[in-house]
Amino acid sequence: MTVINTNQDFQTSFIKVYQKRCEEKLRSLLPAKNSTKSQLAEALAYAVLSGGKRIRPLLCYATAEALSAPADHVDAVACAVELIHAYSLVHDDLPAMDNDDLRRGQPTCHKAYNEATAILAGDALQALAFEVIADDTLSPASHQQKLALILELAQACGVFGMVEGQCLDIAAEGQQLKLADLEHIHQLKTGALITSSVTLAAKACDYRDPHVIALLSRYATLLGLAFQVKDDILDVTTETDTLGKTQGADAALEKATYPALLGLEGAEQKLQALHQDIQHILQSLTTSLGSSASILGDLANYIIQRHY
Ligand code: GRG
Repeated sequence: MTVINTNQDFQTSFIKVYQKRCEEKLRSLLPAKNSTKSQLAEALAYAVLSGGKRIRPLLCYATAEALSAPADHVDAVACAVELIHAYSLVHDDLPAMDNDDLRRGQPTCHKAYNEATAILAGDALQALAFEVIADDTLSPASHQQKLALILELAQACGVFGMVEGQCLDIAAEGQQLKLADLEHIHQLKTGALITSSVTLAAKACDYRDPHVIALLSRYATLLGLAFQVKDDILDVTTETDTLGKTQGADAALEKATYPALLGLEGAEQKLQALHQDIQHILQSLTTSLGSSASILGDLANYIIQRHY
């Protein structure tokens, strides 16, 4: 694998190279736009290929690079986590949930098509995520390990993961939460899939050192939380045009967010504290893995300092 891990070329090289790689892999996995008699295949392409930062796949590729493993070992898990993410956004935007009209600067899937098509497109994307892992021939994972990958992804996005987080988030609208409750919701709603992007990648590379896996898991858990704190801050501070989704949508729905609970300054301080904790973990990862671990630090910086 090409090692691209210096700070100055990180944004222009690593991100672009792996966003493009993931985009191509996703395109090849999706059915051709005219392959269904209904609009389903077109809606799938719309939901998956209309932009997006590909943060979860980038975490998979960065993990492979940190572990000095080839990128093709994690292509399948990178696509799987992005397909789950795409499904979650399509469903999250529906009138029964956040009722959003804009996503990635374009009409949301149910606006571009219709509600039934958007629900079914989300369902199909979720099924495809598991199919991709089951069908993968490039990772060195054995059949037994592949089952473990499927189990881990199912747990991250299922009833004790993302879906429960979404239920709690909806139930919390208009409520004054304690910080621990807010953190719990975010660990499940967005954190679980972000954490598993890293741990699934390590497993897909057949990497087994339990000490390093525990450190990677801690890194990803902290980063998942930092991602959400930043997302909450951006919802307050960034205009719709830059965000690609409606600014202030959280406040309009009286969502529990870090700025709502801690104030904007408190949320910024929380983000900086998480960033420092991540840097401590990275020191331990560097001790174990050497300089290849720096890619995880670069990616954390990118996620925490992003503008949308
Ligand atoms: C519908 C079961 C179900 C779950 C939805 C992830 C989620 C749970 C909802 C998304 C709502 C939302 C906007 C949450 C804030 C964090 C988040 C996931 C932001 C969007 O992720 P990015 O920034 O998006 O990675 P891009 O467009 O770059 O892919």
